[in-house]
Amino acid sequence: MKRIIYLLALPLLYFSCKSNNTPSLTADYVAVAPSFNEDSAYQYIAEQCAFGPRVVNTAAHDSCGNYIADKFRSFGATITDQYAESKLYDGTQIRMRNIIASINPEAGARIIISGHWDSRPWADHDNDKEKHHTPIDGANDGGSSIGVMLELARQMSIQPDSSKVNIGVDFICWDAEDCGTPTFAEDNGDGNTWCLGSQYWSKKRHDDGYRARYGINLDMVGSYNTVFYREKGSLNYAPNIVDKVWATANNIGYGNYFKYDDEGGYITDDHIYVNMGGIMCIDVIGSSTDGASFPSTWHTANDNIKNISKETLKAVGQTMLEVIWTEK
Ligand code: AHN
Ligand code: ZN
Repeated sequence: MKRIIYLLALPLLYFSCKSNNTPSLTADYVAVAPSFNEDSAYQYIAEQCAFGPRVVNTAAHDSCGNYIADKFRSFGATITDQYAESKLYDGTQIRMRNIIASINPEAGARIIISGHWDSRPWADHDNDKEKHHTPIDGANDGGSSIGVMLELARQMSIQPDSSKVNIGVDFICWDAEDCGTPTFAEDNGDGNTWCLGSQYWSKKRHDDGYRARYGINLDMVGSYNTVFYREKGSLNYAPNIVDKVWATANNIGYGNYFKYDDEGGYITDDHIYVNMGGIMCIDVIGSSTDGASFPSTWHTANDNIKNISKETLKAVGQTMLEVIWTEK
């Protein structure tokens, strides 16, 4: 009798574990979104990189901010700028600009899709120590998120009225995410030196009564050899949104990118501050396929346009379009 119970219990145990780690897939899922153009997203990344590193307090940064706002405006978005000041780890005063690009600004039902637009002032993870004080292009780290977001906005703008979506989307471009204390400096332990733009926004929204159903933050969504694990902070704050995004990706054939088999670690990123500001938000952040937490170009001089994969951009962009198009 004991053995029979064992035999019955085993498959049950197996399935209960599995259900934890398997997205709610829909058999014969029929995709509804238009086709995401990865060439176009790639071009927007190249155009950002052409300004030079988008380091806070530099002319290249400011010019690229104007480029991003103008580009979103050309896709019909209404731009709200949030200018603010903050301080780096060493006390340096910085000027920040969070750029909020709203599609369908009148719609009550809204979602946030965000990513940071600044690039890191220091390649402090480069193998070559000489480069540790050199700013990075941030093609992947920063550029890829904005490139994908611009193409999402363009797709929303070019659809015929009959197939346009009615929900509102706020594309939020965070500034000063990536100027956290460099490895060569002493951390003064005075709070979190990363994500300064989203930290500011979490305390003072760009619009007092602002509400959104949820947010999806994109970070490093364009490198080769990248996969996306379900990040722990996202699972804590917004497990159902994680499931929705990963299930959508798997349903449309990107299960090779959106991995459900392992949980990722906890990452302090802009989504954490959106959650602290009272809107649930997840992070879609690239990990390396070799098991390292971040892509191999992370905070190195190799984070440039040559190391951007159109295939990765397509996997993320198409998934995001499908999420937008199925939001009721
Ligand atoms: C930290 O390294 C503390 N957070 C990772 C967030 C990040 C940096 N994303 C891109 N660059
Ligand atoms: Zn970074």
